[in-house]
Amino acid sequence: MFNRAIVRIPGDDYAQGLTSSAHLGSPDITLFKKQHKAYIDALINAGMETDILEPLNGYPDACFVEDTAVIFTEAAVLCNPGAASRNAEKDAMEPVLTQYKKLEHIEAPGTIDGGDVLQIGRHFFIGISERTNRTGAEQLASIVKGYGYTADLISVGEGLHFKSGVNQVAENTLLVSPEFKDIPQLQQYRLLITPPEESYCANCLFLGTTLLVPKGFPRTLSLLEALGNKIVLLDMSETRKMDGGLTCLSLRFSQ
Ligand code: CIR
Repeated sequence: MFNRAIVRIPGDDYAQGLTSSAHLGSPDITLFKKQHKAYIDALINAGMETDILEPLNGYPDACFVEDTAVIFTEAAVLCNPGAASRNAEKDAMEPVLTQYKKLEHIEAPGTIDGGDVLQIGRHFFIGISERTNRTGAEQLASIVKGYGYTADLISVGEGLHFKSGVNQVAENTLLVSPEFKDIPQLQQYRLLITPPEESYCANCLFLGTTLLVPKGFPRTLSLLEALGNKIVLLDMSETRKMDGGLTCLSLRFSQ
């Protein structure tokens, strides 16, 4: 599956980033840096060669590197992130990605956040959301089809990104929050559904033999334990306060 990851250390301005979760309180940057370090350790322990980038001054959301690119075997697609305050994060990622992959680009007026894109085998699900517009989604679908992949465009509805609610957790198995469970294109997979009060836990990160899972969601955890993968629990409290999750904090690919 994946053997490389890219992460970015959070900056001291992290609390100035975008969030719709102000009701959870302002993030504690010292605690977040500790939790972020535990996340990097989990990637490394799972066998991922990990590039650790420095904080990006003036871009408080830049640690959510997933939104800047979509990477697959043959190429990396540099996204055109949909939030104006984050758009230039892609420019800082470009030189990093060129070390590893041929680059493709999403062009304005198309916008894409990588958090809306889920690859499963030779197929891509591309969410249309408040960050990813139809033009951007169609550009990405056309790019991946050029490499022999298939793609479906799916409306995300409420919630930030497609992967806020749908993620792979094992071969042929997806973990979904209840709002996503009836999407027709997902019915070909085995679906595990989080209880409504644990929908945040739908954002798990599957690394082949290891599954990273947010701490504090016991009912979803029992569903996942039954799959038999090694589970690593991580405290995501300070990531969640800024609408992020496990997938958002890294780009993963094989090299
Ligand atoms: C944002 O609103 O853009 C950030 N505060 C959170 C981004 C989370 N990224 C992701 O789900 N891929």
